[in-house]
Amino acid sequence: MKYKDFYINQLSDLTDDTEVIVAGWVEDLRDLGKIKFLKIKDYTDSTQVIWKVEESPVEVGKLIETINQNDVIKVKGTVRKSRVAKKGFELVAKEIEVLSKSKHPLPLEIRGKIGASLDVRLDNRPIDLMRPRTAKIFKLFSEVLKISRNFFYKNGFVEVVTPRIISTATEGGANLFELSYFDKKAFLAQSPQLYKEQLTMGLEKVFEIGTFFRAEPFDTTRHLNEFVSLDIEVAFADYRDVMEILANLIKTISEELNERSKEYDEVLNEKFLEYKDKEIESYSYEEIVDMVIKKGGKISYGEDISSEDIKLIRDLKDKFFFVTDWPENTKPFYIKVKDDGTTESFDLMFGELEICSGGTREENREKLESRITRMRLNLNSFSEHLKFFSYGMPPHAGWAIGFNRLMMIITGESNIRETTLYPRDKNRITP
Ligand code: AMO
Repeated sequence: MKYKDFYINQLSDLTDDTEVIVAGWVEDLRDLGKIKFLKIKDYTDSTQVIWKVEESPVEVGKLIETINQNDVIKVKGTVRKSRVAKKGFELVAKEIEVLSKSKHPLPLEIRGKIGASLDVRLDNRPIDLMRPRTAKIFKLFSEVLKISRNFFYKNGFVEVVTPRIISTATEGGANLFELSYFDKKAFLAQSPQLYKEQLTMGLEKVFEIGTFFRAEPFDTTRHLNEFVSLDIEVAFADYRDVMEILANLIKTISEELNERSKEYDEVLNEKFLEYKDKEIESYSYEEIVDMVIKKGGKISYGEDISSEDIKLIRDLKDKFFFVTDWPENTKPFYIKVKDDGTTESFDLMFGELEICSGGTREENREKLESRITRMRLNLNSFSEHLKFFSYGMPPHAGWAIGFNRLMMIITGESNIRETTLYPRDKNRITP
């Protein structure tokens, strides 16, 4: 049996009287006696279906009376151009079949008239996705993944998939989820850091898009315990080179979304769209600390910069900017330290939100080992990784974008759960 031969967004291109089969969900119903209307939606659009005494079979009219909102139906009918219909055409029903019934009331209002709380929406995410705004955000999520992948392929990157089950910490000891792995202990990967570095030996330019895990006990609007990371690692590059790649990626995403801005209008942040031709500003860690202090902040050199600190600098609101050359103690062991005690590192911020961090890596085994020791990490637990540094490890650099956070900026949403299909946080592991 054929369920559909057209999606609803294809119907407006058809000539009058074309016979079609569409299938989807009932959005709305109206019964005016001799004429009955229903609105049917699929994932592309919605359209009006009409049943008229003089044109449609009687059984169809009777069936329509039993149909409720969100029932899944299949409609066979003819396209009719109409000046009164909102979309310029309607579908005259000849046959209707109910494929699946929906219970009532639904757990949340999906026609966007009454707002439901975020918790109710997340408890019922598949139903929430029937709200046009939510569906648009996740279509945009897919679009941005596609633009990013195309960007990397065009620039000669190799896509890789690294393990999620690991035996040593990639980002230092803290924030690891432990799991029992047969008779051993294992962990969920916090990032693909060590693997992506190793892979520069054979593949030079790699990227990975995948979920990673952090046992961070925070309950904030920007932290998740499982998040999507977009990672790159490039051989024969330093932090300035990979910052340029990052700026180009942001520009490319912005350019392409400007072109599609009609399609995604209500879920696109104007401030992000400006980056199709706006440069990303860059400040050193020291400059930012000075700016924070000037605004009355209580930070001292060597401390991490908090989002509260950044908020004090009003000029940085709603903008991308790099913060470079962080002090050694603020960055992980694999980041290259310069002679002056700063590192070849950067964060990309948008206002007070950190979107990406990266840097040049230490490729010299001795220096790397001495850094690990200085940081009081267990050298032995990194032996499997470190051994490769004795066999031709190239100079390399890379970064990781927190993809759910990038989507917050692109959509202008203020809670990371709005840009994550099934968020995992301290209080939520279902659905
Ligand atoms: P970092 O730990 O800074 O760096 O993570 C990179 C980016 O990932 C995002 N992020 C998160 N997003 C949501 N919830 C979380 N709990 C969370 N933790 C991190 C942030 C952050 O900027 N290996 C390095 C990257 C590199 O040097 O290549 C790393 O993981 O947007």
